[in-house]
Amino acid sequence: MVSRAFGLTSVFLMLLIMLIGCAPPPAATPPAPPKPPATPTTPAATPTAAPTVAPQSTPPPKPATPAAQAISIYISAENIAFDQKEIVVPPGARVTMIFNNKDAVPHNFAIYETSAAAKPIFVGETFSGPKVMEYKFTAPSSAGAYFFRCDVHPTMTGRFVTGQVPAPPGAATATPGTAYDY
Ligand SMILES: [Cu+2]
Repeated sequence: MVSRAFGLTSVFLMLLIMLIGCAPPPAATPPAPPKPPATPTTPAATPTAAPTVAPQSTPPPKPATPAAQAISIYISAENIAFDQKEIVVPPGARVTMIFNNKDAVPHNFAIYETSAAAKPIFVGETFSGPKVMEYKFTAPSSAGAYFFRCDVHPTMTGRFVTGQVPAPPGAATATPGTAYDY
């Protein structure tokens, strides 16, 4: 009796195991997950599109910053040389430059991204002196060191820096870049 019942139970268990044995196939689905890795690539493309939209909604705040940064700079050229080797202004500053050409030969003042002078940022008019001319331009909005020169004379060069105006030791003014206000 007992053994018979046990026999039935074992048969039932065997059938159960067989049924379960048929179930494994669904367990084979896990290999599918490899797909997720592809999703990360898609999100990367979305951020690129977002920035394009952002600028359009933020124009108002931008104009306010440069408007507050209007400065005047005085620079002169004499004996085929500038009186300054470095000019520092706040990024994005609206610059009014008073250029005093004390020479009889033509000079100008031009700013480029690098000393290669390949990408001009501002190129002032070339003129012979003695004469004073006023240049107006907007400094690069990103802080950094740029290059300025006289396009006529390769030896007349200097650094045009946009960033926090440094206070050189012994300087009476805290803002040497604007010390030439007159
Ligand atoms: Cu020159």
